[in-house]
Amino acid sequence: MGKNTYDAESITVLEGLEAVRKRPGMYIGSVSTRGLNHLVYEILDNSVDEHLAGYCTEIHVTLEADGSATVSDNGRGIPVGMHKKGISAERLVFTTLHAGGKFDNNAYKTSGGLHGVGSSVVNALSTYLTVRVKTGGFIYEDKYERGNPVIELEKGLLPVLGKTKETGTWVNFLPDDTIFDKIRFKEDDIKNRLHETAYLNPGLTIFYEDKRKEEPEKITFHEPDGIIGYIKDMNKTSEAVHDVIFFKGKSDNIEIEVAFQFINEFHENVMGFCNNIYTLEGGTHITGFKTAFTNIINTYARELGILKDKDQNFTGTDVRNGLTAVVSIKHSDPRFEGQTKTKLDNQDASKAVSKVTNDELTRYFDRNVEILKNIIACAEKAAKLRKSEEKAKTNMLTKQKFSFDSNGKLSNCESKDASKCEIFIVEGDSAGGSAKMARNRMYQAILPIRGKILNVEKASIDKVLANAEIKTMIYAFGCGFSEGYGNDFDITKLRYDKIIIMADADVDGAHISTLLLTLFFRFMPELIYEGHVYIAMPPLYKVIPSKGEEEYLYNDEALEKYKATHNVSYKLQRYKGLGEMDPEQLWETTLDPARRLLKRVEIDDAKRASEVTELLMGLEVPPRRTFIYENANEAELDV
Ligand code: TTJ
Repeated sequence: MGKNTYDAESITVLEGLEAVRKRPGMYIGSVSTRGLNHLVYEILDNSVDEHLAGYCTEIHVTLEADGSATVSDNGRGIPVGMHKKGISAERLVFTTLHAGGKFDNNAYKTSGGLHGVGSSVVNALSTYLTVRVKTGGFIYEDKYERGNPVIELEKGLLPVLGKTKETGTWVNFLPDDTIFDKIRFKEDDIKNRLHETAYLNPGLTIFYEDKRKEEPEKITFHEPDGIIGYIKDMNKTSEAVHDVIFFKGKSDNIEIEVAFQFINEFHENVMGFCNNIYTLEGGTHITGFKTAFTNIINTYARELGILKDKDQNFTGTDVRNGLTAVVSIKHSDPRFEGQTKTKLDNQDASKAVSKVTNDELTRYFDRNVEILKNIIACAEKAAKLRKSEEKAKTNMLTKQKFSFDSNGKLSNCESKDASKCEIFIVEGDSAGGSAKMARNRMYQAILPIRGKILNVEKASIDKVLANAEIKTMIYAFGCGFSEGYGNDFDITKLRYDKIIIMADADVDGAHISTLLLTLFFRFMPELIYEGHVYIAMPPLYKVIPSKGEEEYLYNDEALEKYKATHNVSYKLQRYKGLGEMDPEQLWETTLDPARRLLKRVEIDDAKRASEVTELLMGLEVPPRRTFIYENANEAELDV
């Protein structure tokens, strides 16, 4: 029977896994740390499915000292018996792409999410993988190397390690270092994921252990309050308007659970899950919830006389002002769409969530009118702010007939061909002066800005728009701006293909760049999404050798390399700031498209974009700065 490994079926199986090793990104998204951590989640999801099926209460996740990971559970155990064509069912699970669904009839599988492709993919991408299954009184073991079984089965049966009365599955694997960039699991991501899983599965306990540390770290994730606890924890440092409200229901065979709470802050955070998969891009369940919620609040506000006949309805954004919510649904056949396949697409989910939300919230608010009034007060605050912002905007755009350059600081370029034009935003008047002299005045515009520009997060919109340098920038770019309500930004009107931030390579320069990026991100995010924003990288050094060519060096590595490859004496000039360069030097090093180094600012996917919003809106300066710079691409030569 050992020969079975070589029959036709098995060969196609092995070819399947070879495809995974050839194109790992297609199966796990990437071979970066994100893809690496994904291996753990792929295995973990099987145990969570067993929990959802009603048979598993405990899961252990261990990051082992040797760099491997172990996931184990107390479920029924993967079936080890003979499956069709003489292959053990367990072997099919680990060697067949998209196997898994064949053996279980769970209504709600967690797989089918981002890259839900299963344990065979993990197996294919692991140097080794060991499985132990406790079932029917015995412990069985199976082993693989790079996806290939290394044990010959006798009579199709797995070797028995011993006897046990328990049941469960244990999987240990070491990611393949010839596939992944790095094979060190990132513990913070894993802990977050485990915590999230615990919130979504209140009956489950997850034991986490990191044995790679000298003093092993152990955490138990158990959240008996489920998504109620999730909301409580997210809001624990905020001022709550009321206790967490929870409701659940079933409609059209879709199970729905919602927990929410308002806090005294001006932002919303509505998170959706379908079958435990976080739906970053939202989708029908979220739309259903939002639609119902907006209707309910407006209906009550009129009934209570808070909105009069002449008043307009609250907008959706108004009624969600200060809202933290988790909408978690279970669907028997989820479909995901969107850029990152994290947007729920099932139309029936929208109706079902609307219906349950309507029924349950009406019941709740009828009995808790005081809480309802406090929630409506949050919407009123938002509506008031919205109206004053709308007014500020029209005032700015119409009343003050604005000249192109309000304070005469902009030195515009002559060409009107936006695809060729660039604008340099230069820190400081002296660098600004040099830049004006040095530039190619046909295509390069210079806008000097002085000191620190306003921190737009902390300022109200009127104040932001009153700031002379910000106004000049908005008008120079030509696209208008958007904020919160409506979108008046029109990227097709952009006057410059490149917006280049030119600041010193010191802490103050980094601060100015951060403030500018924050401004763009909040009011003109498309500039960043469409790749129009750059950071100029002035050189750090100039070497003047006793013989040979002078050279500018842009970082310390370049200097090291220079020292290693040039065997002559030289003078080293260190630039302290842009202001120290004369116009000619500034042109050679920072302005000349043929020689300069630019770093394009990018936000690489939707997830980061949402994180950046949170970071930008919530935190103090230091983490914000790190974030933006981490996400700026490596410097690339722009020629
Ligand atoms: C399937 O239906 C019959 C009884 O067992 C069910 C099952 O497969 N349960 C199961 C699988 N529990 N745990 C797993 C599992 C756990 C890990 C860590 C890894 C994998 C691939 C599966």
